[in-house]
Amino acid sequence: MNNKINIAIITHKNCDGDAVMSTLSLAETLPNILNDKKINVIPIIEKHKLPFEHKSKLKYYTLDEVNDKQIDYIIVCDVNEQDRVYGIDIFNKVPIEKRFLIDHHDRNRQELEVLSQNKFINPKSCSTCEIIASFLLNKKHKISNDIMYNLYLGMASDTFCFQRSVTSDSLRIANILVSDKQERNNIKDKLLKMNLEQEKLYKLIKENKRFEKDGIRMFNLSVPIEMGDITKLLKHPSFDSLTAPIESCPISIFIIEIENNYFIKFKKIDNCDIDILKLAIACNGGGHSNRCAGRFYNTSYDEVIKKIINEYGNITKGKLKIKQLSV
Ligand SMILES: [Mn+2]
Repeated sequence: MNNKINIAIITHKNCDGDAVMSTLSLAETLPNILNDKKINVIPIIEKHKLPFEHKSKLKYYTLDEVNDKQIDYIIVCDVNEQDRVYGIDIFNKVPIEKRFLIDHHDRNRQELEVLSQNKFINPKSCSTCEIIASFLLNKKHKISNDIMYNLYLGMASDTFCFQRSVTSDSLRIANILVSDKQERNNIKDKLLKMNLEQEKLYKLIKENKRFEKDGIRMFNLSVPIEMGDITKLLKHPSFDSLTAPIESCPISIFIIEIENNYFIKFKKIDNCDIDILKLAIACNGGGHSNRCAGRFYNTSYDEVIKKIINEYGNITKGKLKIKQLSV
């Protein structure tokens, strides 16, 4: 006789560090939290590849392996979008009052159908691991060092090691999870290590100093055709740091050349009042006031530079208008 209660935990397709670590950490702590011997937790994860080792020894399953299992409750971690869920069929097989959601994403077009009291959503959290860690710490649940380490990994992986979208709360929680500086540095080194393709791209970036005296840092990357789609590769924060504007050159222009097409990223420092968004729009693009992008198709590098400098001239009326607001 099987009187077990099966709780499945699922997450998104193409899972990342936060997805895997939130799913496994929750699966490891749930039996303790619920304190019920009948509970059997089944973490379900698409085959995944993390850039480094985590510390969970918990067995997890792919969808094929749980086909014949009875699922009584379901918890979705780190995704609130119908299309992106790995295991949406299981989700739909469980009655609405037995569906739960833990996530940190903002709204989207196709939200999952979950009762509002079963939703634990906090878009202010940097990651789902932060939501789980915050809950466990607040409720003073016992968590092993390994689980704390894993939750830290999840937080680090969604924030490029705490360089993006973190609040003071995220940092406070991260400090509790892994307080050892050396260990944090090790994680950072492993997490921020570029892969070979990224290293190759990085080395191909050239700085054009021609406009430095005008306050513009200009960079150029000519992408070898065989590299295919490089969007994901360029997300590594090293590219952003390399091409960042600086005090003496408050605007940066990063031109990415793929065959005869050009994608241009414009950035400026906060106290520069040149309207680079106008520039981006003039270059067939758009974005935010201090980070925006434009594009030109079927043209040449020289043409692109000419167009940008022309537009830049229009916007600044031939003069540089860099106001130093710092007192
Ligand atoms: Mn996440």
